[in-house]
Amino acid sequence: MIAVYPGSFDPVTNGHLDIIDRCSKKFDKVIVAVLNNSSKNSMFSVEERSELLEEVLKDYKNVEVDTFSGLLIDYVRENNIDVIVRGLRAVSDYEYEMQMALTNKSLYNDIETVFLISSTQYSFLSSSIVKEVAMFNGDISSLVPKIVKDAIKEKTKEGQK
Ligand code: COD
Repeated sequence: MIAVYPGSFDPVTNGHLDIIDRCSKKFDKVIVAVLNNSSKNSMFSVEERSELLEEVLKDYKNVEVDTFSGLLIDYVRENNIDVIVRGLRAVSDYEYEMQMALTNKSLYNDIETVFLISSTQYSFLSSSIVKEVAMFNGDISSLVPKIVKDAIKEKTKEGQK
């Protein structure tokens, strides 16, 4: 069975990695699909986000990184994907996730969305929180892999120039 784990991943955090690790044990193949949006609010370009993901996921044989534009459901159809995987941290995630899952199902009835509940130690963690802590020079070592921490450090330095 092929699963897609779609997201912004701006940047990838240990919370995302926990979901990917757990998915890789349940599905034959997992595609981590980065939304190719040109939002000015992103810290990293889609290429940078994909490169960071590729580096931290290089040891997984059944996980690949890709990008997509437009509707997720079109990407799902084109790549014969069986399941969309999403992570749920708190009740606050539920409303948006439910809306997204139902929208995708209304567009393509064959697709199922599977939700993995966040591991307790990551239930507060998001890319936005990581960026905010880093912006004020807080320690993000336990929140993201080292390579991501270094990349954020470079970006915040650039921003201060
Ligand atoms: N623990 C567990 N799960 C987590 C954690 C954590 N600490 N942090 C994040 N997650 C989960 C999120 O809940 C989410 O499921 C996933 O990881 C990715 O998170 P993000 O924040 O990187 O990505 P999102 O939520 O911004 O991604 C949204 C999409 C890009 C998937 C969505 O906007 C989309 O599909 N856009 C394409 C247009 C489309 O098809 N729209 C119609 C559908 S509504």
